[in-house]
Amino acid sequence: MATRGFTGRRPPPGERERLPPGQYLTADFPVLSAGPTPQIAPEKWTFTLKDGPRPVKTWDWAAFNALPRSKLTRDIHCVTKWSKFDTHWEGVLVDDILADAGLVAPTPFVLAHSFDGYSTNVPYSDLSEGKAMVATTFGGQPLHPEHGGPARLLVPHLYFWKSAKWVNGLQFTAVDTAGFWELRGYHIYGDPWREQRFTGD
Ligand SMILES: Nc1nc2c(c(=O)[nH]1)N[C@H]1C(S)=C(S)[C@@H](COP(=O)(O)O)O[C@H]1N2
Ligand SMILES: [Mo]
Repeated sequence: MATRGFTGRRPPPGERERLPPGQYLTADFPVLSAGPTPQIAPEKWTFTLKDGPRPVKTWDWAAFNALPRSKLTRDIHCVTKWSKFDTHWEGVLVDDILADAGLVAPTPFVLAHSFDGYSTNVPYSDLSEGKAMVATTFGGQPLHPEHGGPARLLVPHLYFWKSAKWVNGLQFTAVDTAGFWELRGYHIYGDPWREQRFTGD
């Protein structure tokens, strides 16, 4: 009988129900990026909230870090089938970003944009009421560049490709608009509990 390592272990009772179908549990934090890691200096960092083409508000790094901060501890699930339990994040809730801009969601659809040209769509209802944040720390440390630092979107209840790394803005769109991976065969919504991995799942 082979020794079962910690990585890829079968979760014990009590944790099994936290693992969505087809996923395995890992203690690692794999890096998955479509291209090279962009290096973004804090003085070059900006985050812009848009209503369609119209910029509503832009924050620089200092202004963004002055927004109310929140902590989330969540399980995360990658479409490549790893899941990681109890990940610790700190950052600014999407709710608090809209509040600071004085914006009431103008449409039900959001496209997140990133410094590397990446984008991904998420319904606003999946970003609101404490469900999602722009995270600047992971595990109590500044978010590592490979994992999206200085800041990434965190939408933990959807597959992890929805959590745009190096995020530099959220844009409300009139219609649900496919992003980088959604245009390349990934599911438009991406619910791990319904195994919405690919278009048509
Ligand atoms: N900007 C940007 N965000 C991104 C990606 C990317 O290539 N660029 N990859 C996505 C994919 S497919 C996954 S699974 C997760 C991986 O995050 P990690 O590298 O921190 O594990 O980031 C997502 N966010
Ligand atoms: Mo992914």
